[in-house]
Amino acid sequence: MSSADKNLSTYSGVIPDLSSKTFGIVVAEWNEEITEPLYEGAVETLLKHGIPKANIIRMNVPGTFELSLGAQRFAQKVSIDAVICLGCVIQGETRHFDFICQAVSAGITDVNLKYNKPVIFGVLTTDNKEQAFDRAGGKHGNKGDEAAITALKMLALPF
Ligand code: DLZ
Repeated sequence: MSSADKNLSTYSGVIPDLSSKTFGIVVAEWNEEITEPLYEGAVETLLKHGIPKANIIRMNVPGTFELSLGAQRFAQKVSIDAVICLGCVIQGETRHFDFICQAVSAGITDVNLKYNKPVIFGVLTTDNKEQAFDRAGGKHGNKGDEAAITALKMLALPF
């Protein structure tokens, strides 16, 4: 199933009470017309699952490339249980696309494993802006919601 067809926003599995958990959300400012709806979707989903607003902390970083360091700053805090990284990289004329996507996926994986905490990859990597809007509250749902669901599911793992 392609990611366009799979939509975790409608996930209806049982998630245990995680209201004592604290979430750090790192948001890339680059393509903010996309990353803001991703952030709103993530927050809405966490609130819907009983996470108090006070347990959701935001950090902005300039671009997707900087998400890894933002995630690390959150992950190293004992008080943070899970980190959600939100960004949007749009393929253009520049080779930046490949460098940024490769770096951020490796960086986020490293932080996950180093701190043994869920660090969620909520980064859109699309050919154009239309595809990104489709996934930021458009016809393919909101990947910010999905990133939040993923964080909750990872915190609910039995061990
Ligand atoms: C430089 C750059 C480019 C070309 N494209 C994007 C993009 O599509 N999405 C994104 O989040 N950031 C982009 N950036 C900025 C880099 O992520 C980073 O902020 C700069 O290279 C400075 O390290």
